[in-house]
Amino acid sequence: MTIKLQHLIGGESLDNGDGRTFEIHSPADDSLVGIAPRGTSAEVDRAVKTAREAFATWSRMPAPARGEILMRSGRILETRKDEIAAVMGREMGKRLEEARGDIQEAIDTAYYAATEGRRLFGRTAPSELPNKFGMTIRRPIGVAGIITAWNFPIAVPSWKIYPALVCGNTVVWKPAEEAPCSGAMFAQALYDAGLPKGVLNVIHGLGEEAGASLVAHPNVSCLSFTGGTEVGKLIASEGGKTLKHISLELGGKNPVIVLEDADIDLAVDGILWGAFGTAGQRCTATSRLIAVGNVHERLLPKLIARAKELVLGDPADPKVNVGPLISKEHRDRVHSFVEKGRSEGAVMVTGGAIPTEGPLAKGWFYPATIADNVKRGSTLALREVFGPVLSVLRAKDLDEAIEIANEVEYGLSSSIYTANVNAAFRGIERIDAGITYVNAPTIGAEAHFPFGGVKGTGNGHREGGWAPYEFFSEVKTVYIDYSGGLQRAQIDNRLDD
Ligand code: UN1
Repeated sequence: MTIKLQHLIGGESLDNGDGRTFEIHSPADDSLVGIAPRGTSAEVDRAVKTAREAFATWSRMPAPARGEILMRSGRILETRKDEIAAVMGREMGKRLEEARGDIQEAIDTAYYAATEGRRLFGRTAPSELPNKFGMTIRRPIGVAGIITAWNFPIAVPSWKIYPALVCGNTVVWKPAEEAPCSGAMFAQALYDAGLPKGVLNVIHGLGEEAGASLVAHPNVSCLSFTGGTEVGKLIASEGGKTLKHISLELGGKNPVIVLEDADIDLAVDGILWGAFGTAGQRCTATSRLIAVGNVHERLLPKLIARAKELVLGDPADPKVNVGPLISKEHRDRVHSFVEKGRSEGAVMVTGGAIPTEGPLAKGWFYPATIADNVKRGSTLALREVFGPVLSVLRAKDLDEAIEIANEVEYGLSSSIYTANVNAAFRGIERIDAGITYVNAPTIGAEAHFPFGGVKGTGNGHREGGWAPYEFFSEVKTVYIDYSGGLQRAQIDNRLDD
């Protein structure tokens, strides 16, 4: 059955004004999953107008009441988890277990955001003058433009949409064109939970059309984007022209450092899950193994043997470990990185070839690939691949391993496997990344902790946990002078004058 999507504007389902559409195909067998309207600046404009109108009432609803609607949407998602996971798996190739995890991350975020409605803390501080009171309150900003990637069709949008809403903003969301079907089910859960019409509007379409219109729109006050670094830079410069607040969550080239004293079997489990879970299509995916000293002699044979056992195939089959890549174009791009790596001296000790036979030839599959002998400074050492390709580098000691870890343009996730607490803390302190795991893989961030990265991974904001409420609201400072007279700050009531 083909899913027929529509834009969601003001709580109404609408087609495109010009009747244009685009198709969503399963990456596992290229079958047609859905058809969506291909939004243009006209639809974006209408959605922004609607969102602005809805802002007047939504922003004045008490935050705890807004939170209750989010809470209810989390409960609805719980009851629809399997149904949504099946659609997500079909449209973007995530294994069912992982698709359920994606939705669970949104449920966790719903419950956190819902209770944030009862916090949204301001601060008080003593005034420097007598009979005067100082405090801050948080206010919503306006219409939030949200643009998200296909690899987490619900979890990542939830990190943005729930905090934006509980802070009192209204939203125009453009889900990724590769995987908008499960996202539409997420939006529906919010409306079924009682969200007033127009508070969340969904425009389907392509990044360069609907996405670009949202970024440029003068009545969009803030933008939150997850996706590639190049697009992120474009959004920062275009959105900056209208002084939007912009939060960017971009690429990664996440390292795992394994020291000689590490529990090797634990490291193997963590590296496999981090590198090949979600077929490596996470911004947190492990893409570099930095083996310290002689640890590779014990680590690599085990890692290679286990990687060879991973089953590639239909993401709906529970025996499968690695599903397809999102598109033919992306699969070919991943393979071209591998070819480039070979030309630079890397040796593919597992994988490294596009499957050409049987059911795998029908979709965009790529096997778990370990590239050994990757040289510092080479393409596979530095560039984000966003696929199941792990580059192995060697370091003589921890200092050199940290130097290698830090010599990429990104800094999202990282991990260090060691039994030595001193080494672990040196890693925590010195690895340039927004997240460091100790004895755990680079993927698997929890919804209630800040998530984000340094350097080319973003522009300093964090999602998850308590962090996004800062981004989606603005501080107002309030002074209340109850002295009954004029009191001049910095001038009156000084001891030395
Ligand atoms: C992403 O790839 O954009 O930590 C987000 C993780 C997930 C989120 C990944 N919880 O891997």
